[in-house]
Amino acid sequence: MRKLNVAMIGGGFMGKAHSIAYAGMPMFFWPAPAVPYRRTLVDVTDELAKNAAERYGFEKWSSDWRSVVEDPEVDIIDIVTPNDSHAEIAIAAAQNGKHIMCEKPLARTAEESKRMLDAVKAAGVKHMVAFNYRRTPAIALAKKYIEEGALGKILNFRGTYLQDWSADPNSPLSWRFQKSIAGSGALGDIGTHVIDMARYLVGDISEVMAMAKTWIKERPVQSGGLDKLGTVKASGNVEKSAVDVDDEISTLLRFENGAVGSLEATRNAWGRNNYITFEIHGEKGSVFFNYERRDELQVCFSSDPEDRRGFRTVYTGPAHPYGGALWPIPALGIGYTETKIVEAHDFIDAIVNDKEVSPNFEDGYRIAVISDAILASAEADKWVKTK
Ligand code: NAI
Ligand code: SOE
Repeated sequence: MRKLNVAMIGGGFMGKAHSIAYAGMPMFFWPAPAVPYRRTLVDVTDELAKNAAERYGFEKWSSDWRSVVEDPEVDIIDIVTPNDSHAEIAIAAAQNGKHIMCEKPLARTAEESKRMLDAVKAAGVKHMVAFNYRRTPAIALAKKYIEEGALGKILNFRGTYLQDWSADPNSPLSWRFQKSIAGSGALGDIGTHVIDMARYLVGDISEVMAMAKTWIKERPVQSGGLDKLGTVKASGNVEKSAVDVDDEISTLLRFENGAVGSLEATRNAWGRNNYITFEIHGEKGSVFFNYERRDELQVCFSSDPEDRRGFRTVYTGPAHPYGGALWPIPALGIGYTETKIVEAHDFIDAIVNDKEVSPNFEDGYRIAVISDAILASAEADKWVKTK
């Protein structure tokens, strides 16, 4: 069985998720296209890197990503750092001939994303951007319905990504609230997942008309770089600093194929946790998905008898996308990890069997162009084209 050596840059939340995915992938997909081998973990200090390497099962650790991307023994560079370092690491990795998995958003801006895309194309390496949610079986099933024509011509896409972990003003000013690191706020952090779904399910977006709001203008300064996602809050009379990114984005969408739609993203919606939803209306039917009930896809068809017509629930399982590799009983429970395991499989399959994989840096770049257009539209208060 072929082995591929992975070096992971970043040992936080996504360092954990991607490590589980590499470990778990061959347990689900067997025979695996290759077995990913957790070789080196990099973080900003030796202490952090050693700690994460031990915890996530890596053989070596380092605090110098530059020497690691030059290591001839490394096949894959997996970038799970905050957004400001994605471009520099990915370009260096491509120049050293490494295949690259990069977390979303691809970078802070379309300009940075384009440089990354140019670098991987010039190097001829495989590249993937980790918009993993589309690998939820129920979302892939929605795609199947659409491709088979079960919904007819698509008219409308209505997408949301709502969370509440930063609704409390005492949630600290982590890197996700700083434009110089994150690029944008709720838009880049969570809205981009829905843009990826919209493009995957309906097609590319041609024009946007957006509003942006920053509800909480300053937050307590935090010590340390790791984003604890609101689980550790400041109290008392603490130093605060300005938030310079959006808390909330709402935008209308026009698609290239004539469909219309909308997207809302906020991390200030009390009561909503990982509320990623879409409802898609076509001339012959509709689908509805809610990630908080991710084993389920709601479907409704105009061809159903009038007195029985309404949404019904399909529970995903072995008969559905990725079902053969995942669990043998419908509704046994798809988790976040499973989406990452499928993602890791499809990336390694693309490397070993020389296949195209998506979403890749081309998709990441298009999503960055659309994101930049959303911010420009909100600023100018008018429709902005994305091409
Ligand atoms: P985090 O704050 O939990 O961890 C980031 C880690 O990277 C920290 O350990 C930090 O010390 C390290 N780091 C920072 N700069 C570094 C550098 N130059 N070299 C080496 N290590 C460095 O962040 P998290 O949540 O893991 O986010 C990382 C990336 O993953 C972001 O781009 C984020 O948008 C994305 N993300 C994607 C998710 C998804 O569902 N696909 C979920 C959460 C995050
Ligand atoms: C925080 O909003 C976050 O961790 C995002 O960064 C991820 O992309 C999302 O999937 C979960 O929430």
